[in-house]
Amino acid sequence: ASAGLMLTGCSGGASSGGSSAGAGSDGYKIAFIQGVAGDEFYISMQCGIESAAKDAGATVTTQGPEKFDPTLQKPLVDSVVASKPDAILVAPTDVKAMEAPLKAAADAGIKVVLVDTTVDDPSFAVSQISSDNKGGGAAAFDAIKEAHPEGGKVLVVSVDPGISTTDARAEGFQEAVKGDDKFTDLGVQYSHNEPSTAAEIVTAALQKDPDIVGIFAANLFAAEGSATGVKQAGKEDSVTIVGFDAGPAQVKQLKEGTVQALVAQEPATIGKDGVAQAIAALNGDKVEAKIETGFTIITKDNVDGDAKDAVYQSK
Ligand code: T6T
Repeated sequence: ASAGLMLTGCSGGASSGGSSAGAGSDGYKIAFIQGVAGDEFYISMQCGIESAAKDAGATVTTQGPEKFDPTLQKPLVDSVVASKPDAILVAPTDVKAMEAPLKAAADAGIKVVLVDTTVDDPSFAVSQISSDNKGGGAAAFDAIKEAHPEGGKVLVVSVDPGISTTDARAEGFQEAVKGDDKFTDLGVQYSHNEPSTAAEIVTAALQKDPDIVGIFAANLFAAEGSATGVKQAGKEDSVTIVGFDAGPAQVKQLKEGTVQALVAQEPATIGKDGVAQAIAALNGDKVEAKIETGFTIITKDNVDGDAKDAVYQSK
């Protein structure tokens, strides 16, 4: 089923869009630090970064921690700072723990651009680029509501508290639930970015509340595990899962009917914009302090049509 999706390497599709970097940027060294290695969202972002850097004559190195964990990301940041790149594009894994190490990078004269996630006080960063995460959470509720106009119990499966993106998604979702008295909010549970933990959360929740109608899974791995959990509980027919992100596994689950909608971000555009802002800062040109990128709702109806290019790349 995945043969037509161009899932290997960086293809043109998902990496189109974003503003192009200016001229006169020859030879800049850019370091990209992912939230976690091997995550198709960050792989797609890397594709966007590499293509924009190539156009600008800049070089890119990419690394990510083995887990979405600030204790693993901080040493990476420290070693990247020691290697003295001109700019760092980074997705901080915690709003508090990553603030000081990244401020130290900026204090060392490196232009820091926050891509995807942010920190509590991002004033050291030249620019921040992310999806409308709160809006995406609200859109996820709309998709559940469309499938269950009668209302019912809904649950959020997130990653860890203190991640700016997934916290904002949960907030946007929960605010929307609160605004509709047909729905009952069962709260947020945290999977620590482990699909198996997300699956356990969902099977336990369905045992306790067999009448759950909707689950909002706040990222790729939460969605992967939530789908497994619903499947294990044999509840595919009554539970609607809406997942943030759209990797190949999520698309497969969508096509199989385990997941009903995906909120696809634009990681390649975030990456391209990040490069453009880093280079603008290095050249002393005007920098945009904050850029918000869009998202696409993918369902069975548009996955092979309009939304095809919204699917993430994998390497
Ligand atoms: O959802 C993305 C990213 O936006 C988030 O900050 C962390 O999880 C992902 O990388 C997906 O796994």
